Amino acid sequence: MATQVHHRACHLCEAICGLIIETDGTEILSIKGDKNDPLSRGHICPKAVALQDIHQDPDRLRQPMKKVKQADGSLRHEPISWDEALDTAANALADSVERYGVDSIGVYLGNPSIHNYGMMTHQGALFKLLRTKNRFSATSVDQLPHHLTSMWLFGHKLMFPIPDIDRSDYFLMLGGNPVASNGSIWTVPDIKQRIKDLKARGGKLVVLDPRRTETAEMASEHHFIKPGTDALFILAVMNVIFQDGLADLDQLAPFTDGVELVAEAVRAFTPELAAQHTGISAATITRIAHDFAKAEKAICYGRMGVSVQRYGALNQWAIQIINIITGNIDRVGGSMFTLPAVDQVRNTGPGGFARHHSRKRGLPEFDRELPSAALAEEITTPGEGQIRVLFTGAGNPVLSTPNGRQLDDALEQLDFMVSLDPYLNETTRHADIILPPTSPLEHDHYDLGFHVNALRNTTRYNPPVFEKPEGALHDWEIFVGLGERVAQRLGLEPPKRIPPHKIIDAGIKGGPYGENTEHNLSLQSLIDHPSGIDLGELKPLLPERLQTKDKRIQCATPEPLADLPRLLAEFADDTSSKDEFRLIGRRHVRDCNSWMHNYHRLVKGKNRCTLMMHPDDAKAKGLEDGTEVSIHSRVGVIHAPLEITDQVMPGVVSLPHGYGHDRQGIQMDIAVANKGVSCNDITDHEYIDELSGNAAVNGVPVTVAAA
Ligand SMILES: Nc1nc2c(c(=O)[nH]1)N[C@H]1C(S)=C(S)[C@@H](COP(=O)(O)OP(=O)(O)OC[C@H]3O[C@@H](n4cnc5c(=O)[nH]c(N)nc54)[C@H](O)[C@@H]3O)O[C@H]1N2
Ligand SMILES: Nc1nc2c(c(=O)[nH]1)N[C@H]1C(S)=C(S)[C@@H](COP(=O)(O)OP(=O)(O)OC[C@H]3O[C@@H](n4cnc5c(=O)[nH]c(N)nc54)[C@H](O)[C@@H]3O)O[C@H]1N2
Ligand code: SF4
Ligand SMILES: [Mo]
Repeated sequence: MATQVHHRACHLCEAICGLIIETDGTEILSIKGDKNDPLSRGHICPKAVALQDIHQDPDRLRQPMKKVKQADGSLRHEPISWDEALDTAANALADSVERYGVDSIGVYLGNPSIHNYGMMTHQGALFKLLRTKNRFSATSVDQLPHHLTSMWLFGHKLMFPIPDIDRSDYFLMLGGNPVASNGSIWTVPDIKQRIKDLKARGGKLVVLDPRRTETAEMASEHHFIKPGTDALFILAVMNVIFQDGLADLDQLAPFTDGVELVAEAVRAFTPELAAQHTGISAATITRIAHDFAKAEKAICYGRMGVSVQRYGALNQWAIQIINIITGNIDRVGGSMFTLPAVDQVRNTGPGGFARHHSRKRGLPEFDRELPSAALAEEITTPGEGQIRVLFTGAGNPVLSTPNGRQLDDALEQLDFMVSLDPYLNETTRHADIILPPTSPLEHDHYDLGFHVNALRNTTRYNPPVFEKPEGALHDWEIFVGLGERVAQRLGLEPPKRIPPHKIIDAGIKGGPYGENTEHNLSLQSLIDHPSGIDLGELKPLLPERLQTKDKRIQCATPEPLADLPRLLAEFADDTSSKDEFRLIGRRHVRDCNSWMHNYHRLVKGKNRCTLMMHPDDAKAKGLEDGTEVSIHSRVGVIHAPLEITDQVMPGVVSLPHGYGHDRQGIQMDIAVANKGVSCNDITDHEYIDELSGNAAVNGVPVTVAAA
């Protein structure tokens, strides 16, 4: 058969690289970067080939599975028909609603649901019928603080300030490792080249991280910072900028309020206080504040390391306040806002916070979702509103949420569980029914989520690479199929069957480059330009783009300001015991959360699931490289081989997440052979950012001993 050439976005991470995939109609022949892609410019990482591995993986489910009791009493998953699977799942959902009410349904959606536009456009087909308060997602083990900050300051949960690195001179980065992660809440393919270009222009990258990461290695300056102390550093930088008269709102001044209140509120946060706890000297903190404020175009950005720790929301808010008081929001070379072709800021609600709370611990909702750290207890705590039936989609919370072992046990107590997922893994092994969607390359693709975060406005649509196999269903069709059945059972209006590409077509036509604009874009324009269409670099958009009611930025946000006493109280005296370590995570360029371990090309090489420890600490404990150690926290203990390295600072140990494939009943042979341990078996569901409810998987206190 003749070679076919397909253009395709890689959907595995936020960099959304453009690919050229050659096939013979049934098999993939090659995967390369698309040099004509206006955003990724030909860049790819080693994970791009995983698209082929996912597609061909014999372990990827191609038929619905049902958990069936075997003759010997054990439970095993067996293939069943789509009709039986959808009927069984829909009946279980409807039964529970009728008997116990809508809140008896729990929902958890994982990270790939944002990389799959059919899931985004059609999850409402089911969840609008099941208006449960018990909704959870990966957001609350991840970017929740970014949403809150954007909602508080700019009026919408998706108004993310995007670092304009290509035109900047000074970049202060806390707790992000884009050289390994390829960027997050910042779609920035080819970050290495962009960092090189920044430095070649005479610009500076300053990285604060408890580990000398791949990004720190490229930085102009790297400072170790003790995990969980960033808020003291960020507020000290802010305080110095205020105290030394360096605040200058510039173009933001006409529509920004409350700056004086913030200046007053942070006076106690001196560089001396921060130096005591962060491990960075007061002189260095003051110098960084001055360098930042004096740079013509500067960026302050923080990611996982500062979001998913005890002060996630305060950190993200303070980072953006620093950008505001130096006039670096909406400035070329600062942090800017996108104007995507399908304008999700206009198309979705602004978000809301703390309008209701979780039953057991009273944790706040955000955007109608509760913190995932509360999922297990909402299953096991009896009473009105207890979760009895759980729906998971594109998520693996047993490996990805704090105290995953507790959740693993809780899932066994459910009346029923249904999972929309292509794998039988640590989470879906508990499901009574697993509904596997088509492979990624069997459906079309549009980046509804990530154009919103991109450092350049571009737009791109990819038709499917392969035909949909006979009888298979896309994620969106499964949502609609369940929705239709549930609606019939409950006597509600059935969802509409509008394919995702029609929704995108309408979104583009009605968007900022659509009909009635000089661009006149539609889905057809994108089909005609398979590498994507360049809509240009980010442009200043404020105050018009602000979604606040009065089109002003109110800096004195009550919630983070009210969080300052918690921070001061924690650091009133140094309570960390001598023996204690702080556990942090680690990403590797060939991993992606929990589900890239079933592909030979990505797992080959030496074991990556090791506990990193500083040589001085190892020596003090008499531990040798490669020895098996036990790592204890308040909630559990795990074992891992020790890797002694001065990459991590003393007092800190680092273990990647997403491993722990040794649970019974999993159908992922290569992953099981590379099982590792799940660091979330010892992260703590009670160790959270109390302000936002976000998990704190970084900075968890642990002790380490020879196993
Ligand atoms: N300790 C610690 N924990 C962490 C983190 C950390 O840094 N440290 N990081 C956190 C972060 S940032 C995140 S985003 C979460 C991720 O947490 P989750 O989203 O819960 O976990 P993933 O590992 O991404 O699991 C993805 C699941 O989606 C399935 N899947 C893949 N593609 C598709 C698809 O197209 N359709 C469907 N229906 N399913 C699909 C996979 O088979 C897998 O089961 O983990 C968080 N947990
Ligand atoms: N290769 C690969 N790429 C990925 C993923 C993956 O699993 N693998 N996951 C994707 C997802 S879902 C996300 S959300 C992004 C995440 O993208 P990033 O946030 O860029 O990635 P991380 O590696 O989690 O970076 C967090 C950094 O914070 C540091 N850190 C930990 N605790 C602290 C602290 O208290 N203070 C400070 N200042 N730093 C701290 C860690 O050492 C680490 O270097 O990556 C995405 N891309
Ligand atoms: S950086 Fe790698 S995983 Fe991320 S989109 Fe590009 S090729 Fe895919
Ligand atoms: Mo994430």
